[in-house]
Amino acid sequence: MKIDEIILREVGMRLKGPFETSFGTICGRRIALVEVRCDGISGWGEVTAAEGPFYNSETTDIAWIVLCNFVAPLLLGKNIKTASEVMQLLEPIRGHEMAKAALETALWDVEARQKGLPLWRLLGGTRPEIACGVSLGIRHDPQELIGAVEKELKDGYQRIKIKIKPGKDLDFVSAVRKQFPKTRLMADANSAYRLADAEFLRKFDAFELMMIEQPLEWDDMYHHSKLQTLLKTPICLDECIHNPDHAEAALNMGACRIINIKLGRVGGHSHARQIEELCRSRGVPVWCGGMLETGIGRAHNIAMSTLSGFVLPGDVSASQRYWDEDLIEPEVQVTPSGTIRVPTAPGIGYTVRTKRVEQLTTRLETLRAVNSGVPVAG
Ligand code: OSB
Ligand code: MG
Repeated sequence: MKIDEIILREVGMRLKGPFETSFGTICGRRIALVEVRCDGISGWGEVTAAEGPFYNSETTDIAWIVLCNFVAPLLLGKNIKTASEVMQLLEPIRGHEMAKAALETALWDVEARQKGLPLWRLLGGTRPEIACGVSLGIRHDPQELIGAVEKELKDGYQRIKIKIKPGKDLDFVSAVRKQFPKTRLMADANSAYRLADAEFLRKFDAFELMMIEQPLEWDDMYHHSKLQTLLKTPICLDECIHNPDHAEAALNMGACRIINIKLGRVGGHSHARQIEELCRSRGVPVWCGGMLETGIGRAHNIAMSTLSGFVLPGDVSASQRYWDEDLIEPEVQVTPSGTIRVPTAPGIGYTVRTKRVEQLTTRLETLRAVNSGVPVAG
């Protein structure tokens, strides 16, 4: 695959409703999309960074700069055999996993299209259908949250994740558990607590949660390892895990018993596969996290979720939960039993609605290899 051209587009998209987490409320998104062209074939990826550095340290704007000034120059004009070589080429760039992942995943899409294979098959996936859960933003009061849970269960979702923050935690989880004694429940704190809150966090042990996600500092595994010894509830790490070495360290020090894999956060499909393999070999469950992606990021999440280690329902839900109109065709749909049937078309398996992308584009940058042979348009 000769990497001829990289096209960055920023799209502005309004979420159907506000999404509140412990680090803030998100109403609309500014999302950078990557289209990479190799030998006349386009592949697509999405930067999953948020607008501000409140989930992790990356942002849409910073990723844009890193992609233009550092990632693209390392890749343009290069001839690679497989997308699995990309992370090696990008090794000089430290951090910025979400920026790298956008290009890495786009190149996996190209490779799959070139080979006429659905991406999930190229990745080594084995499940033609994946299990879906939902992530519910923080609500005003427990009653409102119960209403939201009821709706999602009616739609078939197999697991409910409740976002929590100090003051909107125990009562909310307790009320939902009381109303739905059998439902698979979990809570996600997005780093809102400290080890000093351990006594308080132990109270969640009463609710038979599948896990509590990232209760402590976004970049600290040591405190999580201390906390895990005090909790019955398994800790799942999200923010802390940026690469396969982090995953290994977390397992070795007992900082978690479950890992949430997000393609952006770990730098793309190659790293995601390595983490999945490591966890599978240790009997540690993984699941696919979400970052309020458009259908492009969502399609990559679906492909990744077909790997056999993804034994728990992911935050991979229908396009219609977040968007009035998605960027792909067909939109991601969830069956009444809370699953997504994985598409069989080559590449990400969905068609990018380029007209719609164009309409929503607020920023555009085309980067070409010197002597790429691609004619410069108008
Ligand atoms: O921590 O999993 C998270 C959304 C934005 C930032 C962080 C997280 C989330 C979610 C939403 O929980 C998951 C989704 O895309 O449905
Ligand atoms: Mg999380």
